[in-house]
Amino acid sequence: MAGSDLRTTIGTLEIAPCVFNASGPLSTRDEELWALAESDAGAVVLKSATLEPRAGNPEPRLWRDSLRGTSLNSNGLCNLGCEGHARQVERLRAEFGKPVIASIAGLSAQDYPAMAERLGRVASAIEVNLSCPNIPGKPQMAFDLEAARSVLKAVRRSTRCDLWVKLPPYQDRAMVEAMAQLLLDVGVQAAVCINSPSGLEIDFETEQTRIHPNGGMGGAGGRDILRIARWNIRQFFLALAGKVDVVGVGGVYSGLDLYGHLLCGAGAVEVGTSYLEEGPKIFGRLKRELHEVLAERGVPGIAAKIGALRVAPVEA
Ligand code: RRO
Repeated sequence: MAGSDLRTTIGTLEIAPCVFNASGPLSTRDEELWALAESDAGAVVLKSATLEPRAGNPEPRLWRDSLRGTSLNSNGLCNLGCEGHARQVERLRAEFGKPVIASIAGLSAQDYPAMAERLGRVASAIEVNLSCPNIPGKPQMAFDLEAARSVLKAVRRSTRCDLWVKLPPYQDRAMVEAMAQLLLDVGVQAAVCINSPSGLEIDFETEQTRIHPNGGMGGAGGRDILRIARWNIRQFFLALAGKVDVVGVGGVYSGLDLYGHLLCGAGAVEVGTSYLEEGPKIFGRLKRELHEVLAERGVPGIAAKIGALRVAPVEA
């Protein structure tokens, strides 16, 4: 069982095992990051940084239901600021052998290249977050192709570090193709699918929203988003045709969920809400369960299974 090969390559990075945390949950404070680095996670991804530190949106801003395996957040980019993140990345890389991915989310277009230049000097890769759903008055850049093109080109010019681009869930094939073409034109290393779909949760006892910011609306995570993530991973895997890697995120609670993202085309998988629930020991569990899934199928490693999903044949 322990023999199957869970190593993967995303851009220029070798990552083992192919599962690690999604940016956001438990990825800001030193204790959280050091626990991730010490866990079985294949890499460490930091919370998205802005140029300056931010306190984020007013509470309550995070709701979760562990029985249903679901969450809704409007954290509002609470983070330690670019310089604080750069120092954490440097220390993590000096202490541990695993890749450390810095995430950036500018409040304006000019912030992105400045942060990429700074963090690109220390990080293993930069995840460019074009899809934060929770900043009042700020549209998601990934839904404005021209704005996204100009930001990604400026970021590409500012650093030689690998670039991963965190995308929102799309619901339309034409939009996927246009974004995939942009990623190919700019020359990034990975598409990360998906950030949280917009959602709303109701407390029926009080007939109030579960969270406060943005009229109670935020980004959904957990089991509900598994199929939306699969659709996006598959679409980007097909549209990028092996020239840019795909990292899958969304709804993974088990080794089989993880395996499903690999079949759809993810070369690696990030976990958010389930990691928030279970803490860093989830990576050991998912690793064990993925070994079991592969052993049951007699598969020696994940490599041959990435994107190997087959379409059901027409019934005779
Ligand atoms: O901080 C947030 O509110 C947040 C971010 Br930056 C993001 O990318 N996705 C999300 O669900 N929440």
